[in-house]
Amino acid sequence: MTTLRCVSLIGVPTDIGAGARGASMGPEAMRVADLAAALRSHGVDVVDRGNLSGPPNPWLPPVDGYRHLNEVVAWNQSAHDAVYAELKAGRMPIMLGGDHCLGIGSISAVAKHCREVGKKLRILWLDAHADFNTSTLTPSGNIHGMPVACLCGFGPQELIEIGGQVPAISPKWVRQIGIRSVDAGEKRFVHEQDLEVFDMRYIDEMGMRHTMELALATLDANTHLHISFDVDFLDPDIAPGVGTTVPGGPTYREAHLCMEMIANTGFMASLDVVELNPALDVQNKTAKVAVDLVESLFGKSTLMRK
Ligand code: 6HN
Ligand code: MN
Ligand code: MN
Ligand code: MN
Repeated sequence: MTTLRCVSLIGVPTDIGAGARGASMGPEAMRVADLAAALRSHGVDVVDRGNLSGPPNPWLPPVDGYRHLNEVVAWNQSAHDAVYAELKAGRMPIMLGGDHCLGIGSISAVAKHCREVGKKLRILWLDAHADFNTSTLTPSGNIHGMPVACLCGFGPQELIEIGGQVPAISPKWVRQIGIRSVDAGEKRFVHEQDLEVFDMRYIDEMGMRHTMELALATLDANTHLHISFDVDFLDPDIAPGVGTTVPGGPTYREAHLCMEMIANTGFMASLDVVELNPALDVQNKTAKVAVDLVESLFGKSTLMRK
């Protein structure tokens, strides 16, 4: 097991890239659900770095296909710097979002770190959405629908160059799991760029176990595995507290199996937990399920070792 057992929690309290307000309260909801204590109970050394700060949400309509571009850049620059500093210090960053636009800063920092230390990067994108829109394809202008495209070099210059190299990643490094809502133009672009997508149809037919075996197939001892966990990946029955619920997601057990199989690889080295929206939640239920699943990522629920 090479999973880093020294974790730093980084709260990024913003909803700057989202279409609903409230994900800015996500980091505190996960703290209230006792994420740090839960991880400590599994022997993880946890430091909570507190919250990053950034510009307020001006709640304006899109300009040239982007909402709040300058503010999104500012938040992502901070997220990038914080995540990069933890990796340099040999710690595993867990970014507590905040909306999913923050994956741009987080993953561009991870990619930079991997270039410097000669590691192979693999990214599991657990989400109901492909997040592969561009300014011309987007139906909303919300940048939380664009992080994968930005990381692959398709987006505004000031966002795609945050990690110092454009593109930050190759589409070949990404495996998307749980996808069930993709916009029409976005779908064409996903095919054009040949993203590897395990959508819900695939999971229904083949099962979560087979899906994860394939998604994790090309990892090796030199792999840095980054997990970008959008809470709307989960079925809204178990996770109502997100701005963009889509019915028909993984059940409680399917989601745990997914996390357990990731844990068993021992390669997870950075994590985003994003899109939790306490304003839409019921008694912090979604935060609790997110904490529960993060515990599984650290080996909580299995007695078996692979
Ligand atoms: N997320 N595809 C839609 C859009 O507006 O681009 C929804 C994006 C949701 C993004 O949940 O991270
Ligand atoms: Mn490393
Ligand atoms: Mn997302
Ligand atoms: Mn999503």
